[in-house]
Amino acid sequence: MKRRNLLAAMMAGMAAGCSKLADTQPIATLLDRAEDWHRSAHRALASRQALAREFDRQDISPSFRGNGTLDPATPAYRAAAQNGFADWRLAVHGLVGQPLSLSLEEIRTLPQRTQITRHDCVEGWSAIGQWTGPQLGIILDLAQLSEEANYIVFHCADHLNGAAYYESIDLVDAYHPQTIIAHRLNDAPLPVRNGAPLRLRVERQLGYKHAKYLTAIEAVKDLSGIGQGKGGYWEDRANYQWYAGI
Ligand SMILES: Nc1nc2c(c(=O)[nH]1)N[C@H]1C(S)=C(S)[C@@H](COP(=O)(O)O)O[C@H]1N2
Ligand SMILES: [Mo]
Repeated sequence: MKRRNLLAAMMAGMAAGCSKLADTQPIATLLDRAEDWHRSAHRALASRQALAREFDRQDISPSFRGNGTLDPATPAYRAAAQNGFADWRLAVHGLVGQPLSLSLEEIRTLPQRTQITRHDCVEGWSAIGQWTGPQLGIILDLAQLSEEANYIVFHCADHLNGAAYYESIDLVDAYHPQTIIAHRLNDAPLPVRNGAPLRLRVERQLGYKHAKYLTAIEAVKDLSGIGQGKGGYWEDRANYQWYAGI
């Protein structure tokens, strides 16, 4: 984005001050190339901003299966679940002007989005469900996301084979309209199996990016300090692609 603005400014400067120069062959070629680059960057961005398909109520899977952690076994999660998640907090920290600690009530009070989408797991199954929650972009705006931030990291309450689950996305996905912090599935509070009380829905990405059991959202400049540096639990352990766009 920043490069694009710089390029636009350069091109405007050239057009204003150097219109004679642009008549000469090499500069005209440069401008053509810059324009090509601008056009393809714009097309790539537009395709990433496109919406995932949304379905009708009658398409909803009778039961939305669970995968990975199905019931976090840590004492802290167990206690929270026993308590109906009444004291659950979602922290928003890192490169933000205003760190937050949101209660479930506060999350339910934000403007909500409901969407019926298909979840695709790399292991070869899909399920259609209806998800409700605030857009991540609204929460990042509330926290005054810094200009320095390039990625959003999701920290989870569960441990899978002894290590905490985590994931990350870039700002195009973070501000995608269908990227929400879901607290409801099919008109009911999220079941434990599917990530209670909060999970990410990032509908243009494969299943493993949809972090469940969210405890914190962290804005970072790069992913080198997160886990083993590849941006996610499975990326670090099984060579899953960080970019899992669908
Ligand atoms: N915290 C956490 N998030 C997770 C996982 C997990 O094990 N722990 N598994 C991932 C995988 S591989 C998939 S396919 C989906 C499964 O979501 P579901 O259990 O609601 O079907 O959650 C993803 N998010
Ligand atoms: Mo998955």
